[in-house]
Amino acid sequence: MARTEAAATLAPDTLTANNLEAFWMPFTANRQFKKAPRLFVGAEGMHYRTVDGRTVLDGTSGLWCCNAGHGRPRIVEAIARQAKEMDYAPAFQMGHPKVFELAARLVTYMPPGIDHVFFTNSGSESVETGLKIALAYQRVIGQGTRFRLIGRERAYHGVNFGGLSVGGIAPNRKFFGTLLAGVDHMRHTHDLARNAFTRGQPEHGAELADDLERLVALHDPSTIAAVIVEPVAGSTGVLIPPKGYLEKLRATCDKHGILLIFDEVITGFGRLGAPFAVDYFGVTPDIVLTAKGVTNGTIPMGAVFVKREIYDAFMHGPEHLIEFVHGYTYSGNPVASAAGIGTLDTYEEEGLLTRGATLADHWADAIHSLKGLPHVIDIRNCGLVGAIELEPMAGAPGKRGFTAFVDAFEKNLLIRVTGDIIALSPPLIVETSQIDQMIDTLAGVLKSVD
Ligand code: PXG
Repeated sequence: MARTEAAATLAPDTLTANNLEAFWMPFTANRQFKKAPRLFVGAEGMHYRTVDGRTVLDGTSGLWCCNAGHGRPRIVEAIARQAKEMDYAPAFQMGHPKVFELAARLVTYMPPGIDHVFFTNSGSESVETGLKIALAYQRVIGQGTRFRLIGRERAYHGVNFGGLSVGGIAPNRKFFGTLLAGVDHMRHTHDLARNAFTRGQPEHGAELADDLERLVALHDPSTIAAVIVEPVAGSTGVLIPPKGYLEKLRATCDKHGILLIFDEVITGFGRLGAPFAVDYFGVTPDIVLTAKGVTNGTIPMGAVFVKREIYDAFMHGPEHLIEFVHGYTYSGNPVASAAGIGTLDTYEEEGLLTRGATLADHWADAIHSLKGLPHVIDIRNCGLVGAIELEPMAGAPGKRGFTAFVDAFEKNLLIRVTGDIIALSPPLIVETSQIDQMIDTLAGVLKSVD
């Protein structure tokens, strides 16, 4: 048979509900999708093309990852060249030049002192890797009683067990048993009553960082290895840290010998108008987790940056022994590394990692112009990220948000919704006219959604 037959039934113009069945889609309402599929078949610059030939403006950089837009020639060519030259090289006890080149270039984006990088294949793996480095580091420096990890409510750190454990989203956690032992959570920083419709960082809430002192007092500092936070919480609706909050966390960690981990999977690579949140907020953690934008979303890759003291602490013992027993078959995969190099070339040539700063005011004005439209209870912005929070429909939380998402897609705009919060994070190549178009479309959506 059937090979050609199968291929024929899967041709885009013959996609039907039936032949969509086999794929169990991630974080998707499978039955709803398969009844009314939304399929992209092409992408270039700021736009996707749908299976039915429409052009859709990308308001979300794919899933917060295509920071340089789509179909970028330098990245495409680097991937094609590398796939042809050498598809794969073993990642353990062997190497290849491109991964060293990428590492050396990536660390130049970090603050002085953060100068080593471990490669993974996703944000979730970067989280697991960062947590494992933190625990192992405390042990190798003789602080093995520090086994505890502190996360935060409303945090998203991917879907693996460590990330779920430090994460703070009940629906993601509740199905999976006891998760990791020895984890506790700080309070989240979202405070609509005091901060609704703030432009940029909220004024109120630095004192929420004192919650870390509460946990330190409860558990004793000698049991705490690390604190992990997203500098701006992305997935749970773009929660921007109050002024002074991250600085306080840093000070508390320093006081008690606790490592501070920034999960920059979303905030990294120009999203805030600075290369990293580290630069934007001027606060330096001990470990920085990234993924997504490192390859512009093209080939899966993540990168975990650590301070030199952390790397050096492992570099003891007999030289033939492995210093850190961790790694993935595809850590630093050659094609992913080439994609990373092509991505950095693109960011650098076009100044994209700081372009968000030049657009930030226009972006803020545009998004805040939606204030006063039906159901809008808050609007937030930071760099080239924004969120519009809608009042949930009585008795049906998430319905209004989902309806807005489908309506926007039908109006040729891709947005992202979390419950009833709309998130926007366009590629950093966006033009001001495209920002205006996004906001106009969204205004139409908000006026028509029940
Ligand atoms: N940490 C953070 C802060 C993230 O935002 C991950 C870890 C996990 O990355 P991977 O590559 O394992 O998915 C993420 C991922 C959304 C959305 O729309 C956000 C993510 C992924 C998909 C959708 O909010 N963030």
